[in-house]
Formats: sequence, C-alpha cells, structure tokens
Amino acid sequence: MTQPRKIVFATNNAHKLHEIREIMGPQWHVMSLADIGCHEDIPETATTLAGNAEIKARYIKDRYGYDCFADDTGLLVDALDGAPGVYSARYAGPGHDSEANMALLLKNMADVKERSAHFSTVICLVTGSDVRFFEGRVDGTITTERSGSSGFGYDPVFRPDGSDVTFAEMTDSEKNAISHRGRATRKLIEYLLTTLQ
Ligand code: ITT
Repeated sequence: MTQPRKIVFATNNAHKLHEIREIMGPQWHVMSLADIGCHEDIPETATTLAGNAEIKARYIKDRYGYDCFADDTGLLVDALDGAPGVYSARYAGPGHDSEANMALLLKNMADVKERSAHFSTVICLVTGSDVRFFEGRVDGTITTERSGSSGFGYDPVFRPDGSDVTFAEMTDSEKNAISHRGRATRKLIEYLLTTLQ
C-alpha cells in the first residue's frame, strides 16, 4: 500500500482539522500546526477571506518550510449586508466565542424576515513558489433559534437550502457532502492529484 501523502493544514481550529481529515480521507496525512511544533496564533489582518487564507498559509511556508494550505471561512448574511463575513470569528468581540457570536447574530436578526445567507470558504495552497486558491460556497437560511449539537461555529443556526435541518443536526459526512469546506476541499484535492507526482 502506498504511504499517505503529507501536507500541513494551517489552522488552530480543531473542528476544521477534523472535517478536513474526514473529507481528504486516508490517502492524505494532514498534519496540524501542533504536529509541526507551531503554537503561535497567526494574525489575520486582511479584509478578505482569500487574504487571510494566504496570510496563514504563507506564514507556515515562510517560517517552517512546509507545503501548506489554510482555510478562511465566513458566514455572509444578505440582510446584514454580508456581515459577519470575514469577521465571523470575532463578531461578538475578540475570543472566538461561538455561543456569543450566534447570540448576537440572532439578536441582530430578531425582526428580519428575509433570512438568506451563505457560508464561503477560501482555501489557499502554498507549494514551493506556487500560490493557488480554491473556493466553496453553500446557500441557506439563518434559523430563528439554535437546533442541533453537531458541527461547530454557526452550524446550529444555519439551514442549507434543500434541507429541513441545520448543519448541527447532520452527521459529519452529510455536512461535508454539501458544505462550503467540502466543496473547496474537493477542488484542492483534484488540483493536488493532478499536479503533485
Ligand atoms: P483558523 O483561522 O485557525 O483556521 P478560525 O476559527 O479562526 O480558525 P476562521 O478565521 O475561518 O477560523 O473563522 C471562521 C468563523 O466562522 C469561526 O467563528 C468559526 O466558528 C465559523 N465557522 C467556520 N467554519 C464553519 C462551519 O463549517 N460551520 C459553522 N461555522 C463555521
């Protein structure tokens, strides 16, 4: 049996790491930042998802030398002019507190009837001197209350189009089959398989 190929995923989010490993499957050895001895919080100072994904991937390539990819994700709500968007992790203030972020989102949408939104993921891959981007999007609706306990982040308040349940009421594989991250990651895999020998 051939050995799994190694690649670093630059994230400090254990839920994202879990999802990416599930999506990429056993033929990939996805190393975490802890696996390469990186314990820094990489500053995300860009104003776009692509910009932040590139900062995270380049940070690891430049300092640690590994081929690497990073994911930056946002929840974009139409009635809020695309907020929280690139600031999704810090919507309720610094600290990556998903409960507080969801509470603020539901409060800000208390009187909103038109509740369409989408998740967007941009993956940036840095290999050698090559930089590539892969995007994935899923459209849906912001519910009026939390449902479910699977997944992470805003999953309990996001119901994808075509589904009766939120992402947090789905199994991992049901979410990964249709999610923003699943779609972006499958494009990444296709590219890696055609370019890396
Ligand atoms: P890294 O930057 O270390 O990868 P992070 O949690 O800071 O991890 P982002 O900057 O991409 O990730 O922030 C995205 C925010 O959106 C964060 O609050 C997540 O909880 C949330 N989020 C990301 N992916 C999600 C998903 O699949 N479902 C629900 N919420 C998600």
